Amino acid sequence: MTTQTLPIELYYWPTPNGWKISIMLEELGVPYTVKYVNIGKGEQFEPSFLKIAPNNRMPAIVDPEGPTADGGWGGEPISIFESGAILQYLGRKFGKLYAADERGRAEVDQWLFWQVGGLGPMAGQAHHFRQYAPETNTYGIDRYTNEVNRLYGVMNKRLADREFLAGGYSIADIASLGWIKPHKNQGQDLEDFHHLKRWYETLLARPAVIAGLAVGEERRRSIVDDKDAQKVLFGQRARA
Ligand SMILES: N[C@@H](CCC(=O)N[C@@H](CS)C(=O)NCC(=O)O)C(=O)O
Repeated sequence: MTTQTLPIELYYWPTPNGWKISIMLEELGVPYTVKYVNIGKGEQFEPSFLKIAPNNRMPAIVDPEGPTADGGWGGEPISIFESGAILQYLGRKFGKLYAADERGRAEVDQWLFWQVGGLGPMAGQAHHFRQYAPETNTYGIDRYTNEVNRLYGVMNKRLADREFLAGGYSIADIASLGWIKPHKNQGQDLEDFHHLKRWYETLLARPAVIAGLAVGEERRRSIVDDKDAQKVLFGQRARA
């Protein structure tokens, strides 16, 4: 297995997308340092962060021991944004939690992209309309609560005859966990999804998951009543 000497820098805030990478790094047991990006205070717009993450979203990483041209490690530093790309990179680098064979990898990728392109954004919109929207918008609430419910159903069915989403425990499971955690804020009841509930409880008991979820927990604040944070986070448009 590749050994990591210098710590990986994790640009992070304790949210469902940030947790994916703190959990992954804890699972891998590699050295890392946390660079907090307080997204409620606008730190995601710092020019130094935008160089790493031009989409002004965390998580991102800088690996000081990047890939070399001959397929090894310990080359020039590399920065990566987008949680799915980071999970795949770490899985490939350390040869863990991401199947090595093409069939297994394709299976993991399907569920990873399902989370990044579906569960995450839809659950995020459900949070928005149910908790943050300044006025009650029944159409928005119903649309996203229903879609998240449908996605939970897909996941529940997938987990009916297997322990994890794609082969053994993998980056696909790690990616989805953080978005199931706030299920109440998405208007979902895990009692309606027994296989999903079993999976969720199994993952929550893993020491690395406990450690990953604890990273920066003391900094986590609800933005429901934080108008300043809402101003930073909502209504963003293209910047000059
Ligand atoms: N597709 C991105 C989504 C990341 C994302 O939405 N991060 C949020 C917090 S959970 C963020 O950094 N928001 C800052 C902002 O909206 O300006 C990923 O998977 O990495």
